[in-house]
Amino acid sequence: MNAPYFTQKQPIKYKKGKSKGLTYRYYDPDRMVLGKRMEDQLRFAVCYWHSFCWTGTDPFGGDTFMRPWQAADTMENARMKADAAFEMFELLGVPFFSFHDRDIAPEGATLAESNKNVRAIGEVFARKMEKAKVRLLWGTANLFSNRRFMAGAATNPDPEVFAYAAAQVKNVLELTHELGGENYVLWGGREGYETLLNTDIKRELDQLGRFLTMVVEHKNKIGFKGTILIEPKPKEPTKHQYDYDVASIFGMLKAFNLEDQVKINIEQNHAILAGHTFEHELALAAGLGILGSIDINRGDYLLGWDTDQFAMNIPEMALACYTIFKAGGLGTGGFNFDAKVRRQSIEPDDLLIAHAASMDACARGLLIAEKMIDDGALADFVAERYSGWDTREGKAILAGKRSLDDLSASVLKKGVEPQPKSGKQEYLERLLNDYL
Ligand code: XUL
Ligand code: CO
Repeated sequence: MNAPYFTQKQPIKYKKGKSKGLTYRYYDPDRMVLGKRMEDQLRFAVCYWHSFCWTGTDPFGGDTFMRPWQAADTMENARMKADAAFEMFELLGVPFFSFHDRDIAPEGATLAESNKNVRAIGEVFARKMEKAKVRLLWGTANLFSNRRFMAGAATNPDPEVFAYAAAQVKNVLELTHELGGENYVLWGGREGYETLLNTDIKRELDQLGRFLTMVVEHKNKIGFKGTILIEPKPKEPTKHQYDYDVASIFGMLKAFNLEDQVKINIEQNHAILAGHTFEHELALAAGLGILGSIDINRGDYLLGWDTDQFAMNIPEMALACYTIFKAGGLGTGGFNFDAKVRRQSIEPDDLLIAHAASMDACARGLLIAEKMIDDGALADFVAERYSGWDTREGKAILAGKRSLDDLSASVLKKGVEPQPKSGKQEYLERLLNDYL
């Protein structure tokens, strides 16, 4: 590699307000926000795949980035890629990174060879992590690129493919554990179907349940203390994916008795592909007690696919941060940049600019959320709206102490209509704008 890879030489620093060079204008790692350092609240991670593996292709055009290590998928280039990656982690000063096994090292002719390649780069990481003080937010296995997984991994009709996927997860889960990873992610890239004409949904769901259970069993066996996370996505690459959204995953976890063992990694772009807002998915996961981590990015509202743009929309970040931090934050999770620069942003420095700009947008979102939480006006309104449920009668209904007979008798006895109250949406929207 032509080291250094970026023209930026010094780590990007916080400097309030506009300035000429590349600075953080809002991301101030040491600033205390909601009781913790900003860095410890946001826990940013750079993802390996979009920043260092993606070549800039689209369905009609080929590579645009031409990174030096992308010329061939060799171990030598994998080492060069690791050099560039850690150079960027240090320039950004991010506390974490994340990877798939196939991002970091070439796939070999056999699983043994592939595992060996992954482990060799794992050793490179271990050395670099010590020096760079960068930690691993999560590792994951790529169970979707190779043609063996064209009909899924855990949900494949062929148990030999299921076994192969299991073997691959074992290797990456163990490597994640050895590197001190704080989570392990499962994204079911092809855990779904193209046509029901060739698909047995019941069997596929049972297979998926068994697979997830095996992952949890192995985590406990090796003593991995991190969180197992599932990342929902409704479609793409398959037409329908079983891990569609937070609600479908919660149903699956309940069915497999895993709701206390597994949490959710929510991606903004996946939420909107599912027809939800990001904050809907965050609020539901938080409410169900399974909010684990987020893939921070942005989908295009006019395009029906996963554009994975860098998150820059401050009002959206504010609502997301409000939802996350009023629920107590992300625990072992973090803000993982599952985001790629546009294919015309071909300069290596564009990667730095994109991350820095999005980190600033997230920081602004967090600071606005802090005002919203500290002020408490929104939360007070909601609490008042539901206050009837805090009365003796409201509590008795929820505690199962009232039947349909009881409620019918009491309504008939009272003989009065419940009085509708304003939902005050526009008042609340103005209140929100005041914080922005
Ligand atoms: C795909 C996606 C993945 C997962 C990890 O849409 O988001 O990159 O985050 O496999
Ligand atoms: Co993702």
